[in-house]
Amino acid sequence: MALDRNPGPNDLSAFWMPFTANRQFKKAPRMFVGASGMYYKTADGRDVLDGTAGLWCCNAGHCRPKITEAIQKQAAELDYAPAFQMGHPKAFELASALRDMAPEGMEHVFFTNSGSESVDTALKIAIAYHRARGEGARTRLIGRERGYHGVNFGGISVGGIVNNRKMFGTLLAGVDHLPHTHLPDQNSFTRGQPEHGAHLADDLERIVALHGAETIAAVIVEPMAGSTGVLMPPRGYLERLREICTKHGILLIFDEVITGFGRLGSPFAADHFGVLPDMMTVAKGLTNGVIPMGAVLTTPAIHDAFMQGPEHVIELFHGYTYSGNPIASAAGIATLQTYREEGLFENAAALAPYWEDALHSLRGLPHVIDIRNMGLIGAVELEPIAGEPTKRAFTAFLNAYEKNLLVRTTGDIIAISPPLMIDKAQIDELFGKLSDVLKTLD
Ligand code: PXG
Repeated sequence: MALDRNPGPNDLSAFWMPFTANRQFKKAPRMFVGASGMYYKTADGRDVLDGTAGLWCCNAGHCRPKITEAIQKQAAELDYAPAFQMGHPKAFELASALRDMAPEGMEHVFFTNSGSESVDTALKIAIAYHRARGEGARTRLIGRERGYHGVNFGGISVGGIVNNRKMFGTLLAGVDHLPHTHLPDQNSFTRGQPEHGAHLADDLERIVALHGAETIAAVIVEPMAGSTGVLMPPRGYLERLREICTKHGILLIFDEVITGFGRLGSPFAADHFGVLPDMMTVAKGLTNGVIPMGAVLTTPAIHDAFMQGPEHVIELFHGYTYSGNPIASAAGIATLQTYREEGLFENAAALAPYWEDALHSLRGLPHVIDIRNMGLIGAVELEPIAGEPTKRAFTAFLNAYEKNLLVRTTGDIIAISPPLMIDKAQIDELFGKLSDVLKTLD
């Protein structure tokens, strides 16, 4: 006899939710059942302003017609094609469109299905690249304290967020970390890039002196560190990292999973800061978050190092069943077109000063100890409740949701990153609500 597996509407037990306080959530679920433009619709019929672009991914806003139609059409035309030893046109078309949007030198595209996979792919390519060139001793990977590079083993090894690492054993060997760049004593309430901290990049010279440059494959950083609570790169910091990497033949990887696709008002952070990496990892905004997809972009020097030996032999033993999936590719093409046609990156750049003023008007509200911003990103750091870290910000998140505003929190930091289609009235709405929340916070 077949088991009745219909769980009914109130059975929430089977789904083990990611990065979620499962027991708290299941006692008082927060369910979205629809979305359009800048707003989510909740199960109890409210419109919630999306202050986070989903999880930093719906940069074009929700249920955008061009993207929806592209997905529908592709699903009916070619649902899936083998990713290995076979191709289909849309993956090539998207790779070209991405190359055309990307900064100078990023000419080849390897598709993945998430930011985490992009990171692990880039780290593997870095090590294999050096080996292909006869520098097989270059296997060390350098990340940064407080860095977030997804949740796979490579990513948590180079990452620097303790809760994402400490439960999971010894991680990858041969990894070292730069210091983080958070200097609250000197940089609090900075608008844009902080003045102090470029010297922290010089720590790479210490790491090189410790291990020997000839053992180091790559340095990976988020040009703007998002998940840890929004840390802007100090002025001159990325330039210095680039210089030291170049000097020692170390690849520089920018993890642009959050900063890519207009978040800072430029297509990528590399454009925004005028610093070119050797590889870039992207995901999220590539398909507007609608279909899982990520990518690694590389220079010709990296790509070409693999293109040797007999032509029938696979050059890189790496890839995923869904690399360049047709429906994801169609979503990606339509997403990049939407960004361009609607001038969404330009909108983000144009609104950034208004955003900055609105955000910094929260200064002086109870418990606010720092405010940081860049492009359409904002962070409000709260003084933790003594002995109960994260609780104050989590309460702010819950209260904001009750006031029909979606924000994210990490530690005691509130992070805001709306879809790039936001307008001034919605910015006012967002900070009006957030201000009300902060005023009533214990
Ligand atoms: N790199 C960076 C820089 C990221 O921000 C990843 C890699 C991993 O991507 P995937 O697609 O595997 O999740 C990320 C993801 C938040 C938040 O609120 C940030 C992320 C994911 C979810 C929430 O800060 N970043």
